[in-house]
Amino acid sequence: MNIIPKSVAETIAVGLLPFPVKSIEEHGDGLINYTFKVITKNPEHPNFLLQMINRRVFKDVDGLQRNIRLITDHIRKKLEDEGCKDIERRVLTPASIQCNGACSEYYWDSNGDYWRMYVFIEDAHYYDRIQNPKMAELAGIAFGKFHKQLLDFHSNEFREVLPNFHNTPMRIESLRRRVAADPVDRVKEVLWEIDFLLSRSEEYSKIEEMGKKGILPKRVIHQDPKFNNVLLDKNDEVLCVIDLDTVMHGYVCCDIGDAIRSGANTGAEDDENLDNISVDMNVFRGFITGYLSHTKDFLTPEEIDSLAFGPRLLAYEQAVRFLDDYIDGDNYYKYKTGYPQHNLVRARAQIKLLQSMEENYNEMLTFIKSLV
Ligand code: GN1
Ligand code: MG
Repeated sequence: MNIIPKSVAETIAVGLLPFPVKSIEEHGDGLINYTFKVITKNPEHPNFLLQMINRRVFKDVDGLQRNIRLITDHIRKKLEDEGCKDIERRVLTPASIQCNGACSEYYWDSNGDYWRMYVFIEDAHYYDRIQNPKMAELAGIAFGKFHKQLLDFHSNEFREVLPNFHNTPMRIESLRRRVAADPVDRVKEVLWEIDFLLSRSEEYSKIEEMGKKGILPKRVIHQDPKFNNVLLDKNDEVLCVIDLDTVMHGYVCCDIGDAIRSGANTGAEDDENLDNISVDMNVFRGFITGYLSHTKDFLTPEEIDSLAFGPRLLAYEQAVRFLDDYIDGDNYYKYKTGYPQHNLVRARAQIKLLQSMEENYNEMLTFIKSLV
C-alpha cells in the first residue's frame, strides 16, 4: 500500500468540514486504513478523526458505513437505557460530512478513494500491548460488554462486509494458491514457514467445521479486537471499543483469540528478535477473568470450551495471512518504506507466538475450567 501524504488529508478535511481547520496530524498505526486527527480552529468545535478507507479491502462502502451507523446506534441506545452520563465517550459517533452541498456519511475523492469522519474522543489513549494483568481484566470486560451489548442486535440491513473474514480453512486455501502461483518468486525463501503452517492445516480448521455443524453459534463480534482498539481515559479506565469496520457474525473464540494474540504478546507484532516473543499467561488470565465475568451467563458450554483454542487459532491465521501477503508481494498490509521483509518478519513473529501458545494450551484450558 502507498503512503497517503498529510497534505492530501488536509485538503479533504478542509473541503468536508463545515468548521475551519487549524491543523492535521497522523494518528494511530492501523495496517489497513489511513487515519488523521483533524484539529479545528475554534475550541468550541469538536476535533475529528478522518480516515481514508482501504478500498481494496472494503469494497461495499455503503454496507460498511451503514453497519457502523447501526452498531453505534444500538450501543448508544443501550447506554441511554443504562442512564450513562458520558455517552459520547462510550461509543463512537460517526460524523456527517458536507458533500456537494448535502450531508453524507462518506466522500469519494477524484482518485476513487473514500473518506469518513468520527467525532474525536478527547483525553483518551490506547496501548499496543496490555501493560499488566489488571489492565488485561479491563480489556476482557470491555470485549465481554461489547459482546453482551450486541446480543440482541438484529437488522435486515446489516451486511457481512468481509465475508469469511475469520474462515481459517479459506485463509489456508488462499496460502496454498499463492504458493502454487509464487507471483514474485519468494516461495523459495519461506519453505520452512509454509511447511510449518500447512502441516497444521487440519487442526486449525476444526473451529470452522464445528461452526458448520452447528456446534458453535455465530454472534455479532468485533473481529479485530486488538488492545489498540480499546480507548482508555487518563486513569487507564476503559472508555469504549473502536475500529468497528469488521464487526460481523463470527465465533466468540475468534475475538478472544485475537485479543490475546495482539495484547498478550511479550514482544511486538513485528519483532525481529524472536526471543522477545511469547504469550504472557498473566495477561491471558486477567483477560479471560474479565471477559467471562460478563459473558459466562450466556455463552454455551461449547463456546466456553472453544475459548482456550482461540489464541492459537488467531495466531495461526494471522501467520498464514502475513505469509500469504509476503508471497504475494505485499499487496494487503501496509509495510514500512524500505523494509520489504516486513510481512515476513511479521509472519515469523506470529509463528513464534503460536509455538508459545501451543506450549501453554493445557494451562489455558485448565484456567478457563477453573472459572466456570
Ligand atoms: C489489520 O489495520 P488494523 O490494525 O486495524 C487487519 C486485522 C489484522 C491486523 C494485524 C481489515 O487490522 O485483521 O489482525 O491488521 N484488518 C483487516 O495487525 O484485515
Ligand atoms: Mg482494524
